[in-house]
Amino acid sequence: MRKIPVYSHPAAGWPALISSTRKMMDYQTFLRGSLSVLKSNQPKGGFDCPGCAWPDHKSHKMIDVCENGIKVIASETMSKKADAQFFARHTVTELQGWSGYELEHSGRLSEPVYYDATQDRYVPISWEAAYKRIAEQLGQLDSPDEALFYTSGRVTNEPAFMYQLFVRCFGTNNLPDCSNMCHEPTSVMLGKQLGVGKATVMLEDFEQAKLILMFGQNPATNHPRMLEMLAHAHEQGCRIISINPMREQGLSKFRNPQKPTHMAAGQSDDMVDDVIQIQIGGDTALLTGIAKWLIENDKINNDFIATHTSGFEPLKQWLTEQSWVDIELGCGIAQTEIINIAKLVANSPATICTWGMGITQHVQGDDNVAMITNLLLLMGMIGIDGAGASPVRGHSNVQGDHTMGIHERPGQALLDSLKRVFERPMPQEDGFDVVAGAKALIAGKLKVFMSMGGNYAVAAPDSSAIQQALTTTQLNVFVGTKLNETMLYPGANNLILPCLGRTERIITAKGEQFATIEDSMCQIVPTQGNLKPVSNTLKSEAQIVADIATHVLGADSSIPWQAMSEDFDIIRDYVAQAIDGFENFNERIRAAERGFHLYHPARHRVWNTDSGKAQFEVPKYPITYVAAQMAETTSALIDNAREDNNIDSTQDNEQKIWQLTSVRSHDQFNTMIFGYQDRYRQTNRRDVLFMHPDEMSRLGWQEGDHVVVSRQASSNSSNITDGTDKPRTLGPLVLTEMDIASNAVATYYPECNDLFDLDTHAPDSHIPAYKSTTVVLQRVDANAGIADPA
Ligand SMILES: Nc1nc2c(c(=O)[nH]1)N[C@H]1C(S)=C(S)[C@@H](COP(=O)(O)OP(=O)(O)OC[C@H]3O[C@@H](n4cnc5c(=O)[nH]c(N)nc54)[C@H](O)[C@@H]3O)O[C@H]1N2
Ligand SMILES: Nc1nc2c(c(=O)[nH]1)N[C@H]1C(S)=C(S)[C@@H](COP(=O)(O)OP(=O)(O)OC[C@H]3O[C@@H](n4cnc5c(=O)[nH]c(N)nc54)[C@H](O)[C@@H]3O)O[C@H]1N2
Ligand SMILES: [Mo]
Repeated sequence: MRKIPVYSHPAAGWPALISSTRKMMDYQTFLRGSLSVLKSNQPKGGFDCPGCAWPDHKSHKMIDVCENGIKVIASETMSKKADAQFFARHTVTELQGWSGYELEHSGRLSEPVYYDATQDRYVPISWEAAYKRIAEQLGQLDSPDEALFYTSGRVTNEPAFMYQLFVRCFGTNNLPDCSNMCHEPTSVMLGKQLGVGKATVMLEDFEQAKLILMFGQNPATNHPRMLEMLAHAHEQGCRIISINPMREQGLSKFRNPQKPTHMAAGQSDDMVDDVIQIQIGGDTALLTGIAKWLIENDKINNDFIATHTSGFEPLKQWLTEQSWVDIELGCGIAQTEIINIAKLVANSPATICTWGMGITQHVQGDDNVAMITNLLLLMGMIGIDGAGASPVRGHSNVQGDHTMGIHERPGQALLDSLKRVFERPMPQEDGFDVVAGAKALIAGKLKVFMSMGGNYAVAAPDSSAIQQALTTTQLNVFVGTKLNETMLYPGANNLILPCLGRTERIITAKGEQFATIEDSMCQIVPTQGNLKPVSNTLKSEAQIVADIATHVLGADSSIPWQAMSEDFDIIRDYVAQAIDGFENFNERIRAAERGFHLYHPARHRVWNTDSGKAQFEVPKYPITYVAAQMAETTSALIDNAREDNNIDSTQDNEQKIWQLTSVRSHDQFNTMIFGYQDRYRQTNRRDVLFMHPDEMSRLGWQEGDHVVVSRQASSNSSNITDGTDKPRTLGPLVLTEMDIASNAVATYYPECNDLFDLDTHAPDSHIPAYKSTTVVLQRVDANAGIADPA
C-alpha cells in the first residue's frame, strides 16, 4: 500500500490562528473583525458566532471562537461594498461568469438594487419603490401558492418568526429552508422515534460519555469548537470512533487555543481512537451488524426496551434476517471489526452518537438516522447522563428557524396556535420543500421566488436548471448580505435587498435590540451585534419583513408589524404565546447569562410520539442498496459496451463504478468561498477529485491527472437527465490523493451540484443524495480529449 501524505500539524493551534488572521487581512477588515471576534459567543452583550451551530463552551472567559468562525466573521465584517458603483461597473452577464470566490469578495451588499434589463445591470432603487413592486407582483397572483419563500439558517429567531407569520398571513405554507438539504432526516426521524426532532444531549453530557461514535462529520473544519470537547472527553477516558470513508486529518490531534501549554510549548491532545473507513452509503449496514450482534448476544437493555419502547419485535425479526455477507457487502467492513465495535457499545455505560451530513445526505438518510436512534434505544442510552443523540447542526440558527415555524409541513398544533394568537385562518395545505419547490419552479408553476438569506439555486441539486427557471418568474426577491449566484438570473422583476449581519448593531426608534438563536443542543441564546453597520442604508431582517408585510397585507393591520420590528420584546411576547416551550421568553432570556435550555421531553423519557413510546423503525431500503446501485450501473455499462462495441466488455467492469461524495473544504462556508486552501487535506485548489492512491495505481493513473466525472444513465434511473436527456458531467477535475474508502471519490460542494438531480432523495425527508451518487470516471488528456475510462 502506498503511503498517503499526512497532515502533520495538530488541528487548530497556530496554523489556524495564522490562517484566520491572514483571512481578516485579506478581507481588509482587521480592525472591524478583531473588535467583533472579541465579542463572539460571549455572555451578555456579544453576538452568537454566525458560523456553525455548536454550543458555546460555558467555561470560556476569553474568546470562544474558532479559525473558521473568524473567517465567517471576516466575510461579514468586510468594509468593501458591492454598491451602486460596483454594479455600474459590471453587467449581470459578466457577473454570471464570476467564481464563488470572486462573488464572495466583491463586498457587502449595501443598498437596494433592481435589475434593469435594458442595461443588463443592477441599479439602485428606493426601499419604498422596492416594497411597492413586491406588493404589486404578489397582489397579481392567482393563488398565494404561486410564490415560494425560502429561508437560510443564519436568520435569527425574531425575524424568522415574523417571516413565517407574514408568509402564512399571505396564504401559503411554501416555506422551504436550508434544513431540507441538511438535517431534515434528523428532524423527521427523531421526531417520529423520540417525539422531538432535536439532539437529546447537552454539552455537559460530553464530559461524562464513555464512548462517542461520530458518524459522517468533519468537525476540524465544520465545527472546530467541537474539537476541544472531543479532546477533553478523550482525556477523561472516553473512547472516540470516527465512522467515515475519509480519514479526516483534522481529527487526529488537537492543539487547543485555550491552553497556554499548547500554543507556547507545542503540545497537543489526541482525539480519535479509531477510524472505521466505511464505504460510502454503508452506515445502515454497519449499524445493522452492530445491532444484530447486540441482540443475538443479549447485550441489550431489556428493561428499557420493555418500559419505554414500541416496535422492538419487527426490528429484531428484520435484524435476524440480515446476513453477515450482506452486512459486509453493504459497509465494506469485516464482521470481526463490526463485532469489536459492538462489544465497545455493549460495555459502555454512556454512549453518545454524533452525526453530520455523511449520515443525512443519502437516499438512505432517513434509514441512517433511524438506525442510530435504534442503537441508542436498544442500549437505553436516552435520558441518562453522558449519553444520547447528538446531531450536529450546520447553520448557526437552522434549528431555531424550524422551531419558529419555518416549515413547509407545519404540525397542526403550530397552525392552531398561530390561528388562536393572531385570530385569523392559517393555510392548511402542506407547502413545497426545497426539491419540490425547485421542481415547481422548473416546471413554470411558480411566479414569485423570495429568499431570506441563502443561495438556493447553487445549494440545491440541478443548479443550472433552477437558475434558468428563475429567469422566467414575475418576481425574485433576495434579502442577503453578500452577492451570490442565485441573484444573477433575473426574472421580470428582480430585487436585492441588503440586510444587517449578525455582527452589526440593530438600533430602532425603541433603542438597541438583541435577537436570539437556538444552538444544536436546544439552548436559546441572546445575540447582539456590536459593529456600526457597513452602510446606513441597511435594514434589519425584521424591519424588511415588517415593511413587506405592511405593503402586501395592507389594510390587515391588526398585527403590529412595525412595532414588532422596532421592539423585539414584542415579537418574543408573541413567540411566548404561539410556540411551545417559550413561556416567559423575555424574562427567561434575560435571567441567565447564556439563555435557557428548551424543554426536551425525550431527555426525561417522556415520549411525544404516536404510540406514546420511543419507536424502533425498520429501515426502508435494503442494506446492500449502494452495492446494488453500483452493480446495476455496471451491467448497464456492459450492455452499452456490447451495443456500441467500443468498450472491451471482458475487462474488469466492477472497477468502473464509483460512489461520489461532496464535502466542504476548510476555506468555505457553504456556498461562500473564502479561499482555495484545504489545509488538512493539503490542497490549494477546489477543482479536485480525491481518490485513494492504491486505486490510482491500480488504474495506472497518477496524482495530477485530469478526470471527468459523469453520471451514467442506467435502466431504471432515467431521472438522472436534466430534461435534455444528456448525462450529467463534471470536470475535468485534478486527481488528488486521499486516504478514502475504495469505492469512493470526493469533490467539493457546491461546484458539483449540477451532477445531482431533484428526484434522487430520501423518501420522507426528501433530502437530496449529495453524499452518494453513482458515477463513472474518464481520464482526459489535457490537450487531446478522452484518454481512458475507468
Ligand atoms: N467552516 C465551515 N463550517 C461549517 C460549514 C462550512 O461550509 N464551513 N457548513 C455548516 C453546515 S450548513 C453544515 S450542515 C455543517 C456540515 O458539517 P459536516 O457534516 O462535517 O460536513 P461535510 O463536509 O459535508 O461532510 C461530512 C463528512 O461526511 C463524510 N461522508 C461522506 N459520505 C459518507 C458516508 O456515506 N458515511 C459516513 N459515515 N460519512 C460520509 C465525509 O467524508 C465528510 O468527512 O457544517 C457547518 N459548519
Ligand atoms: N452537493 C452538496 N450540496 C449541498 C450540501 C452538500 O454537502 N453537498 N450541503 C447542503 C447544506 S447542509 C446546506 S445547509 C445548504 C446551504 O444552503 P444556503 O443556506 O442556501 O447557502 P449559504 O451558502 O449558507 O448562503 C449564503 C448566502 O446567505 C446570505 N447571508 C449570509 N448571512 C446572512 C444573514 O445574516 N442574513 C441574510 N438574510 N442573508 C445572509 C448571503 O447573501 C450569502 O451569499 O447547502 C446544501 N447543499
Ligand atoms: Mo447545513
